[in-house]
Formats: sequence, C-alpha cells, structure tokens
Amino acid sequence: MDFKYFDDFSKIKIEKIKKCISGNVYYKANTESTNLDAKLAENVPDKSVFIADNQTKGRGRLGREWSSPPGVGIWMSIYLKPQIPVEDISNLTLIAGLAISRIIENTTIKWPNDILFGDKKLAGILTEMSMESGRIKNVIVGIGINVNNQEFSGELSDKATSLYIENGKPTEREKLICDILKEFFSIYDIFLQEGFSVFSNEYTKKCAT
Ligand code: BTX
Repeated sequence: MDFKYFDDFSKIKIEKIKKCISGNVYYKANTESTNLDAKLAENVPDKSVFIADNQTKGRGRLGREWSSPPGVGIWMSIYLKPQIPVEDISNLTLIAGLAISRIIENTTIKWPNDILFGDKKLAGILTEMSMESGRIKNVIVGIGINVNNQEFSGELSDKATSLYIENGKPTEREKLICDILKEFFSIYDIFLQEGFSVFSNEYTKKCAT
C-alpha cells in the first residue's frame, strides 16, 4: 500500500503493553521490520516483544512485502527462546494463528500463515528461527494485523481488509495487542508442557482450508 510518510500518526501507548507481558517491550515509531529488529537484538529476555507503529520494509514470506502503514496496524514480533526440537517450531505459527482467531471474532485461519475475515486477509504471521552452535538461538513470531486502515490500494484493494473496514469503527490497538499476547503466551505455555495436539481439534475447526 502506498502511503505518504507523516510524523503525527497515532502512536501505540507502550506503558499499557508493558503491564501485560513478562518479557521486555521494545518500541520504535519507525523501523524497517520488527522481525529484523528482533533478530539483530542481543540479550533479549524470553517472551519479549518488538513493536513498531510503522514498518518501511515489512516482510512477508518468501521475500514478499507486508504493507505496514503508520499508526493504523499492529506490527509486532514475539521473541522466544524455546527449548524444543527444531521440527516443532512450525507449531509456533499455529499458536499465533489460534491466539489471533480466538481474540478477533469472525476470523478463520488459512493454514498456516494467514488470518482471514470473510475471504479477505486481515492478518499474517511470519515465523523465523535463528540457530547458534547447532541449537535454537531464538524464534521470532512476527504478527501483522490491519486494524484501523481505512482503505487499501493497488493489488491489496480486493484481497486485504481491516477491522475498521469490517466493523465500521476504530479499535484500540493497545488492548488488542495485550489480549493477543496474553492468549498467545497462555497457549504457548500449555504447548511447551503438553505439545500442540491438545489444540488440534480447535485449530482444525478454525481453519478456512
Ligand atoms: P505472506 O507472504 O503470506 O503475505 C504477503 C502477501 O500478502 C503480499 O505479497 C501481499 O499480496 C499481501 N499483503 C501485503 N501486505 C498486506 C496487508 N497489510 N494485509 C493483507 N495482505 C497483505 C504474511 O506473509 C506474513 C506477514 C507478517 C508481517 C509481520 S508485521 C510484523 C513482522 N515484521 C515483519 O517484517 N513481518 C512481520
């Protein structure tokens, strides 16, 4: 989506987010990509989150772009240090999808990375893993949600949607961020103990595919 850069966009109130997670909150008004910020950061505690109000190079899968205009969306990356086998890492994308679909009504999961509202894309998930000396260094679960976007242009006009477009009213991003993070970490903690199978039925029901 094309947007003209402006500096007075609405900024996320980070103090509210800090109260709802156990890790750190790293905030930038503008950044290239919160996934990249998280990947490059050092000494980050487990379960931290990187949030920006604007991404200039938001990333999708396979080098695709993720449109992340200022002040209207949730562009955030959850930083995890899971002690689990590499082959279980893909479940973290499923956990993010489940958390989002539990919190945002009327959404379905297009397996595994997209969250749809009707047949349009409301949100996307990009999970990236870094290894160090043969072990998992960190896993970054990037979440992009179109919240208060009033319109989409170009190729996105007929395939993307936002909560504002669907509900006809703005949504407070801070509350939505906290609700999703709390849901994510509650599913994640159970997953670490019991695996993903306890969520399989619910996940399948929420799948659009
Ligand atoms: P994806 O590869 O499944 O989706 C990218 C495709 O989706 C694009 O090629 C385009 O067609 C379409 N698209 C681009 N922007 C949007 C948008 N805002 N809404 C709907 N459709 C769009 C999905 O990748 C994973 C996206 C993750 C984004 C988060 S934001 C925070 C974190 N940082 C970062 O750089 N990426 C993640």
